[in-house]
Amino acid sequence: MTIERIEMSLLRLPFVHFFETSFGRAHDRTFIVIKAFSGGLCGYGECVAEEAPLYSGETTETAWHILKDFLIPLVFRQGVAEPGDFAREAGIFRGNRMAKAGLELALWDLKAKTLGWPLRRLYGGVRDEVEAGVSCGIENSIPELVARVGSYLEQGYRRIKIKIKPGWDVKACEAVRRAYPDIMLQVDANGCYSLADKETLKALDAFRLLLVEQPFPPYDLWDHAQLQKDMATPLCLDESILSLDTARAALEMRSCRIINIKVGRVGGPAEMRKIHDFCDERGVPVWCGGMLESGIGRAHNLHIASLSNFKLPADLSASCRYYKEDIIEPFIELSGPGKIRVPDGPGIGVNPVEERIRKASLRTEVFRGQP
Ligand code: OSB
Ligand code: MG
Repeated sequence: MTIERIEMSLLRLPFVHFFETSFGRAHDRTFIVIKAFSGGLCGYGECVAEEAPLYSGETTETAWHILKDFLIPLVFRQGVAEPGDFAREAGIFRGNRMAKAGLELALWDLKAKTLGWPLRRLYGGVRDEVEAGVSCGIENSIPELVARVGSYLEQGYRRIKIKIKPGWDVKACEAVRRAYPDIMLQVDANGCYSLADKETLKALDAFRLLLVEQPFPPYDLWDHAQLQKDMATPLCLDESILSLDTARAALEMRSCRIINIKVGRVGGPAEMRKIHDFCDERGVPVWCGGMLESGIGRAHNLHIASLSNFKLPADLSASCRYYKEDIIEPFIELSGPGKIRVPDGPGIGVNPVEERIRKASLRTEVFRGQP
């Protein structure tokens, strides 16, 4: 397998409903689609960096720069086409994990398509259906939040995550729990609290939450450990987990009991795999986080979430929860109550629709190796 050509497009898709977190409110999603061509086949990857450096220090523009000026030239210069080789070679560059993951994902899709296998088989996934979940943003009012949770439950979702921030935490949990006493419920702070908020966070123990995700900023592993000591609910880290090393440090320090794995945040499937296996050996469950991906990134996440230690429901919902017109066919849908089937065609197993990609594109660039 030699990579003949790589194409990158910057896309923007409007959300069906705004998505608000402790970072602010978003009405659309800007992201990069990466295509790698070889022998008449095309592998697709999605880079989950966002327009602004809020969740992560990377942005769509830094990722574009790193891909264009460092990672794509590396593929052509070294002739790397195997995703594992690419992951190793790309390791000479620091950080920029979302950029690396976008290209590595395209290579995994391409490799699976070359073999004619669903990506899940290449990863050694053990299930053909994953447990889905919805991440609910902050709404204008608590009744609107409760109504939105209700509509997702009606659609068949069984695990709900709500975004929290100071002033929208205990009240939001109380209202959702009162309306739906038995659902699987968890919360995500995206790092907006500090140890000074310990009493508020401890009050969340009353709501029988599956977990509390990332209460403190990414680098505060020590503070997370101080909070976990005094809280019954398991803490789960998202933004803090950037690699196997940070996962190991977090578990050694007892900063969390559960880990959210996002393939983009950790730099690609190779690193994802190391964290997954390490947690498995330690008896620590992981689950697959989401970044409001288009169907390309979400199909990738379905294959990833088929691995054995993805034990808790994923932040993986149907296409229509995010976008009116997803860029793939068929759309991702619930296959049963709270479940989504892992596509079983070759590679990611869904078909990106070129016409829709073009329509959503802000710009495209094509790269070829030097002949
Ligand atoms: O913290 O999990 C997060 C979306 C963008 C950035 C960060 C997060 C999220 C979500 C959405 O919670 C999860 C999804 O894709 O459904
Ligand atoms: Mg999160």
